[in-house]
Amino acid sequence: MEKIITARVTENLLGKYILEDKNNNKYEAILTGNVKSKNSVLIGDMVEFNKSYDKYTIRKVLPRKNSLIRPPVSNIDNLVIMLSVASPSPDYILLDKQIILCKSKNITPVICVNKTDLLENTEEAKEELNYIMKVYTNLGIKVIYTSTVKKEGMDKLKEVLRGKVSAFSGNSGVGKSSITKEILGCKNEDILIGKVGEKTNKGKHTTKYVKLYSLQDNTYILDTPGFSSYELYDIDYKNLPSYYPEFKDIKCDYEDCMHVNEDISVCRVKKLVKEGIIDKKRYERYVYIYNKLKELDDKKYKR
Ligand SMILES: Nc1nc2c(ncn2[C@@H]2O[C@H](COP(=O)(O)OP(=O)(O)O)[C@@H](O)[C@H]2O)c(=O)[nH]1
Ligand SMILES: [Mg+2]
Ligand SMILES: [Zn+2]
Repeated sequence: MEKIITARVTENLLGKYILEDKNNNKYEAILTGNVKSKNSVLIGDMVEFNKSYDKYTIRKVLPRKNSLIRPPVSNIDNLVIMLSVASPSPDYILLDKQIILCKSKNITPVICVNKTDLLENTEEAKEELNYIMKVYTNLGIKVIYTSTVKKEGMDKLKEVLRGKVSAFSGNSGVGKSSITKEILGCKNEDILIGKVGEKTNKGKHTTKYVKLYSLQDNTYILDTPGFSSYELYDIDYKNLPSYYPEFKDIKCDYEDCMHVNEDISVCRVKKLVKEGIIDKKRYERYVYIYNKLKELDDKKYKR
């Protein structure tokens, strides 16, 4: 029996798994024997493998920090939620949903506000920037400002990525592929920069599948279209308040308060929103997301 090696799964090429160890050595491995179902290995997994009959074979998937279904990945440390100050303007519902996903999966959310070079053009863009800075920094979330045009903010972003596995998410057109290219040093031809509004399913070269790109110092980044318009598929609406840092230490008079249909006389969250201590717009988005999730849940049990 040859010795067991530990590595990370970075890609799946028609059933062949590309693995990378901590010294950036790459291996091509197959799945047989005791790791049975093909779906039991995700991109991002740490696996044990060895050589048998001239083939590298995955023997075991090590315990995961977390895993997602769409896209099917595991062991994500950071979710870099990308927005642009303009063209397109920020989608705050999507931003809040992504923060909820992070909180539920033990992923650190990082907000990357891109296209800061457009700030000079409009007053509206400046307002968006101030809003994000005020509300989301207060939630303890790191906010980074970048421009791939002016090459600004890249060092700050790289600092956050170092030694971690990070995924980029956000609406089409915010600059995910541009940033990824910038970070990888433009080496990867298969990352395509699209035009705002362009349909992603038209071109042959759009990033179709999940892949981890490796950098030095055990740093991995993921560029996948799968994150851009996902729904909160496995969030229970009853747990929603626990994913809001600003609600965490607040005790309402009504014990199981969801801060939605309860009266303001028993709901402290509602009071704090009225007093301007909790951001009103973020609260309104909370109510919107809550109602959507509840609607979905109600449908599940109706015939
Ligand atoms: N003004 C400006 N445009 C940018 C910036 N970053 C990306 N873009 C442009 O925005 C468009 C969408 O970029 P892309 O990287 O394909 O976005 P993705 O859909 O999120 O992957 C392209 O036309 C880019 O050239 C930036 O920092 N400033
Ligand atoms: Mg893209
Ligand atoms: Zn309440």
